[in-house]
Amino acid sequence: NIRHVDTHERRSTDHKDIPPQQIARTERFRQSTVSKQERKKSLVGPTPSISKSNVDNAVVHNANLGWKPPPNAGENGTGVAMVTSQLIREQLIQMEDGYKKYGFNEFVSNAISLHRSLPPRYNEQECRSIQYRSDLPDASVVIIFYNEALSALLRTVHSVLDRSPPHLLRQVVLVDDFSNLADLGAPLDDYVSRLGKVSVVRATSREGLIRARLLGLRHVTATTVVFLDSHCECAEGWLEPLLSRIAENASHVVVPRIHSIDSKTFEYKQTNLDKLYVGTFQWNLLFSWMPVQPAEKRRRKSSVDPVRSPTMAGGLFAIDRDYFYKLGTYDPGMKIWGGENLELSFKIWMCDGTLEMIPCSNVGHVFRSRSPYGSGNNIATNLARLAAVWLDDYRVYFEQDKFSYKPENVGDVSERQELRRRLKCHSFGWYMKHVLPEKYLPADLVAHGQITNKLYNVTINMFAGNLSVTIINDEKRFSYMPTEWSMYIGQATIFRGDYCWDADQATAAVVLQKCHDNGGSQTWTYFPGLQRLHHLSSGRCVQLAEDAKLAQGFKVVLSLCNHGNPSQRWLWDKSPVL
Ligand code: LR7
Ligand code: MN
Repeated sequence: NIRHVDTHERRSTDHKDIPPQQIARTERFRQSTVSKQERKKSLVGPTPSISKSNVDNAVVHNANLGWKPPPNAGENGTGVAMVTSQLIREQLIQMEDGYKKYGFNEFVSNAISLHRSLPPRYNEQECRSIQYRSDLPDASVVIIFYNEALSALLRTVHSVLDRSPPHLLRQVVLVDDFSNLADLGAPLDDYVSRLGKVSVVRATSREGLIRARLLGLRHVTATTVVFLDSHCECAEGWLEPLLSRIAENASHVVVPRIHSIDSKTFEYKQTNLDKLYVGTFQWNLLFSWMPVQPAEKRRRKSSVDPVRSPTMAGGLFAIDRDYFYKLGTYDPGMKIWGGENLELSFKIWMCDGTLEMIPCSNVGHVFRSRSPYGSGNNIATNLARLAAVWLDDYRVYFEQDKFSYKPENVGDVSERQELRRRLKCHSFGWYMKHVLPEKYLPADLVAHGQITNKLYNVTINMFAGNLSVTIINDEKRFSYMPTEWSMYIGQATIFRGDYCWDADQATAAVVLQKCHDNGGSQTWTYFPGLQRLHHLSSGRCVQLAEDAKLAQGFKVVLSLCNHGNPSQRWLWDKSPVL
């Protein structure tokens, strides 16, 4: 958490090294700091929900409880660690409350400046040397939100205002998807009215993120539209490279490099440049990341070249407004959350556009520790519609997926099918061949699906970046869909997206690591007869840990193989070959 502190201190004292924009930003941050007297006043009087800087409100609020964030909390993208054992009851309650409501540590978000600085890009030099044309198209930024933490939302807004060239930023449209939190009402209106360029559009009923974006789109006046989630931070120079690529051709749809902002500490974790990821999907039609494939690596000439991405995560992208309309925007039959990202991705590629990740454009996103909306039918509906319209014969791979598919969910998709005919789009087979040739088909699977232990009625999930074990169908503990794992012919890994099962030598726990494709400790064998998951390099078997039989603390470990031990029996629920 403190790895950036040194650089930060040098940057803030030695002005020679700091680019002018950055000084301006530092000054702005200072000016927005409330004086000591004002702070005292607000300690006794009622605290307005948003003052010039709600950061200082947060400081006051937290100070009442005896906790003070460190000076320059979060600056330069550093994280703020809170030691739970040192918090008093009220603070713990406040923190828990934040996790429940938002899926991240609101307490920490409140303690960090709305204008905090971020570390320079890894490829700063290369990116700075690019000359963008002077007639770039302008952009409207649309940020949709539903019951978002105010400080996270405002930090998103300020990062856009602070780091976009004013002549390229036409407007920022905030779309309130019928939130019911008081501070997102009039206080927000009042705050943004002082910012200029920023307006709030309000849905009159809960629309879900897909229709909320469409509502925002109707207010867009610029040539291009950039969508952002309500908990992002745009880094220096984020906008120009996106617009530049669209300027070359209106059918170029682009996404930034997305970095993770830690949901506990709000650390902006920049991933190394030699580990570039793009989007792919699983046959259950959920998005996942994959490393840039060798063919694409060979095609690119420099580290700043766009990287073709078969799919996008969905929340952060820039597109020519008219082109988006031409593509038929989103399927308005999709509800609340999910599916729209792949629908748009497939459509772009299949209907003669391109989808690319732009390495010089960098944006952070808070990956939540849990989803506040739960799972349920909405996503099943959305995915069924997606498959019915775009997947052709490949639909069967999705339909075999018993967790996601219910035929009655499709509803009327005739308009979307008509759109596809009108646009004369390629087949899904064309997409598989030309855009994602590396993708295995379920027919190549050795084993696939949920991995369960029937005796203990548990399933192995991927959660918050690691393995966890949950009771099957326990919606409370696990609000996303059950995790599916895959093993393919000629590839002895158990994986999901770009995460492979691995072994932690010290604890003998089974853990998740990024797949490295070098075998070693990521090599596994499945013996269907014995129902055994065998780890090659240790010669041990996957076992449900002792404490997993209690209600809490589920995990899986490696242990001496013992056929009589029911904790070592694992079933894959969809194993076509075996
Ligand atoms: O009913 C809702 N109404 C909304 O306005 C539900 C959500 N929202 C808003 C919400 O406030 C947020 O701004 O919609 C946005 C996305 O919701 P998140 O942040 O809960 O979604 P996510 O980040 O978990 O999910 C990703 O996949 C979604 C699938 O539908 C959307 O496409 C999200 O935009 C997308 N987020 C990203 O792509 C961020 C990048 C990283 C990844 C993965
Ligand atoms: Mn999000």
